[in-house]
Amino acid sequence: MLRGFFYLTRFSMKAAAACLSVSLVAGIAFAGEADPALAIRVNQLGFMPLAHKVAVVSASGATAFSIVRAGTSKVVYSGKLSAAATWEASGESVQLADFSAFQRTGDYQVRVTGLPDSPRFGVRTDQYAQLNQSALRYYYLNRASIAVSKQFAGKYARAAGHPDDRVIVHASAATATRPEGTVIASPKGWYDAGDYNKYIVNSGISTYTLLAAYEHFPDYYRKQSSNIPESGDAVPDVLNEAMWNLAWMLTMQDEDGGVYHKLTNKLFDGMVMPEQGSVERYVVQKTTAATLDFAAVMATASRIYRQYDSAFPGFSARALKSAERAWQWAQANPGVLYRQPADVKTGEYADRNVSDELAWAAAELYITTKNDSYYQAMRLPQVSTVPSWSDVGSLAWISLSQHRSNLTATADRQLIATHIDQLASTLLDRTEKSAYNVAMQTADFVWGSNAVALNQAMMLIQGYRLNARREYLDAAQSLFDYVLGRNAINRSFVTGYGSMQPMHPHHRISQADGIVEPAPGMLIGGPTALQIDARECKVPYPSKVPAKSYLDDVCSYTTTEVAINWNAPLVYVSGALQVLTR
Ligand SMILES: [Ca+2]
Ligand SMILES: [Ca+2]
Repeated sequence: MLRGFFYLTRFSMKAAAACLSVSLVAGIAFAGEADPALAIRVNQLGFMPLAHKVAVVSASGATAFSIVRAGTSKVVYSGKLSAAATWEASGESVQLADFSAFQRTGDYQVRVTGLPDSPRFGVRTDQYAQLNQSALRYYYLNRASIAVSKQFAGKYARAAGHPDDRVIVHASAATATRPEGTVIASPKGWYDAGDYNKYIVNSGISTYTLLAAYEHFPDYYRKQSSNIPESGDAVPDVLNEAMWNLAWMLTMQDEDGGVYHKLTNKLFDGMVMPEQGSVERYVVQKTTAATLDFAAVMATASRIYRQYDSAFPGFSARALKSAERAWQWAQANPGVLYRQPADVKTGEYADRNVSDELAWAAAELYITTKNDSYYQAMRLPQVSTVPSWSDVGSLAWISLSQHRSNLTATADRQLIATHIDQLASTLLDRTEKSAYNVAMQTADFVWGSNAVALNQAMMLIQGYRLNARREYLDAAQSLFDYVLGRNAINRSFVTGYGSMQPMHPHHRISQADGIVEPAPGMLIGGPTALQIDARECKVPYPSKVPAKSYLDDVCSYTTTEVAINWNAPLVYVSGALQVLTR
């Protein structure tokens, strides 16, 4: 339960309620109800021509399907539906329409006699490039301490908020050299999620995932221009964007090497624009988790930005030195867990198991320094897991696998490969047994289920990059399709993409800016049966079934919030599929 507890919550403050809800839901038997209008579900954005292409069709007794030109009766492909099977997470009986062999570019719909046609989708060679750019631009639009200008944001331009140039050291973080009330400067960084606070732990996996996207696909990201203020300089935009948060993270390291857990208001800001938010902000308690996440990200950044030293003079060396000082602090303080002070009510990100953070930091320091003592300090669990903010062990395997041809003799290359392949193989096995042809199972419908899907996809892509098993790439595609509409409610979960889009994200800027359409490229949390926010909603959830429990309403923070750690795998996976299925 304890492990599930940390997967369940974006913050642990609502953990008790979360545990209760899940145990209640587990006892419910799900009845399948067919909504004819939602009968054919497909990735509403579409596909690359060479991609695995599958639609999910409500079982109706039909045995065949066709692909038609959008809005016409011109059949361009015909195929057989698979036998009906039930997906436990939604309780539906469905059939699969596999049209992977169809590779012609254009706009299409899936047709099954007796059912409404599927939403429209495109097939194009650059089908995911724009979504990838939008997903990255989410970070620009959520930068703290800077105005977002019309030139780069159009109607989403806004004033600067939260300068964080005078941040107060909270009592929980006080030392002899920085007593309570000391003022430090800690500007920049990204707003974490629907709120305006900045948390090192969640910044860890988010920043790493963007850096990994670049490290794995540098040619793609070097050519990408995402219309941010730094577009057109000598640095890939994804690295400009990551630097906005890295610059903030560096300021969060105390003089002794330890790293503050978060920079926060005492209470959440209201649903206001950033410039109306509180300027009284605090750095709170140094923790082992924050310090190790910081060490891992800085060690990673040190090696990646080495080639951009002329753009960021001295950064690479400073990042490594900061990482090593953080590591040393964590060695001396191995079990300092986060304890929320009584006067602070914002998100906790309180991780009770920091062995995975230690392993990840050790792995990144080893890869960057080639110092064997770091490799020997890694003690990773035997089974690798799908990453989340509190479970970062597999990030170590991702980086070790990426660099396996360039490690010292101490590294066990076979072990590294085995860990990557075992997790991909487990996820593939689930995919092949799934009526929906996705790795997502009932237990995956936690708070932020869409990020679970995309982190699963990211791990499948690591398996594919390691050993070129095409099934791994196809299983990753299926999970990407899932978040873009091939799901139990026939909805895209990315703002601005698909024919049925989220319109009311739990996100202060989206709520307060007076613009109907949320900025494109934000992944919302997605279905979960937690419903701990139901009493705050004027309309009821339509279903208690995990894969259908979703409300496109700002009240539903468990299903419609956005977060930096959720958008990061959207960037990674959309970019990877754009590159790998071309
Ligand atoms: Ca640039
Ligand atoms: Ca952990």
